[in-house]
Amino acid sequence: MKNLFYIFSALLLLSACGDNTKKQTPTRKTITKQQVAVPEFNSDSAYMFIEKQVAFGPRVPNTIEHANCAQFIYDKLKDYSDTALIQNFKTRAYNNEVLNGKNIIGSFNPENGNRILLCAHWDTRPYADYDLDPDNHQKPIDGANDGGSGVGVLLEIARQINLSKPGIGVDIIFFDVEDYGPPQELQMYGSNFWGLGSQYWSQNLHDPDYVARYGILLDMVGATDATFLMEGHSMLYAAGILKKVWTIGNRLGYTQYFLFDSAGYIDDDHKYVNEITKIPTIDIIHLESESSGSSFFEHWHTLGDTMDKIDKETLKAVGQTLLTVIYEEK
Ligand code: AHN
Ligand code: ZN
Repeated sequence: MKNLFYIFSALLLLSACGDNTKKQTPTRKTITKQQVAVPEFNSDSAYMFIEKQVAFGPRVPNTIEHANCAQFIYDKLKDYSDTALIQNFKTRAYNNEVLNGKNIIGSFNPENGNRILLCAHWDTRPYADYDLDPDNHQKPIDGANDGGSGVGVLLEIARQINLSKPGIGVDIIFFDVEDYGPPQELQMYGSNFWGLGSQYWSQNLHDPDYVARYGILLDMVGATDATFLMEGHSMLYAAGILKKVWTIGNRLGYTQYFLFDSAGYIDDDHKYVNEITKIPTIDIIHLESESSGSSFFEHWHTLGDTMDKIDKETLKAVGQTLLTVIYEEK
């Protein structure tokens, strides 16, 4: 064994002496500086995670379909993360109904103090109140894009993180009861009846010492030719994060998706995370530019928000951009 060591050392010395130009190469430093390669986001896998959710039926709080889908999402997150939990809560809707909510949380590299938060809502809207046919306004939606897509992308990211550990800590939170806001006909109830799960989590952190450097919310990230504009609250609270994510998306070639155009203020889950927890959080949300401002994707809150509207190229653009953000983060 010792002889082998001497032979090896002699060889090393010889090679070092033999090439004067390479003498300065700091071999050890190169090894320690090496970053984990960015994994390939698999959009077929993300698509399947959306199909699975939609197959349960509409995921409306206080229904069996909602409970069954919660179990599915929790089981997947438990498989892929280091620790997973369900934060159960009760909340009151605009109509005084008491809703049983479940925020589903998975943590990766829990020992690492350098963390980022990724989130999406997993419940679906009980009313298709923007459907062209008024007969459908009381019917619940499939929510393939609005609900399903953000969860699908994040479950695939969870699967990738499990396969190859990034240099930072990551927490994934699936917020419940985002979409139980008052129907179009009752808008006078105001906007604070949206995002009830994220409001609950922000006021009752699953870990009282929880901190993250920043957060990224996904909402409606699966439709064909989706455009992600610079949403108002994201720019107000986390402009630097938004610019970093958009720049990476553009560098990867997803220039048609990540547009540097300003949009209005959306009362989405990130608003509450920003205002209550102070974690600077952006919203990657599909918004269309219009002369009068910006609007949601075409099938928003209609019975048309179905699986056939989901496009793997859009899932790939969002998923690969997020994986790059995660694995390039220091
Ligand atoms: C409001 O329209 C007040 N909030 C939209 C947030 C949302 C609903 N995202 C998806 N569904
Ligand atoms: Zn919605």
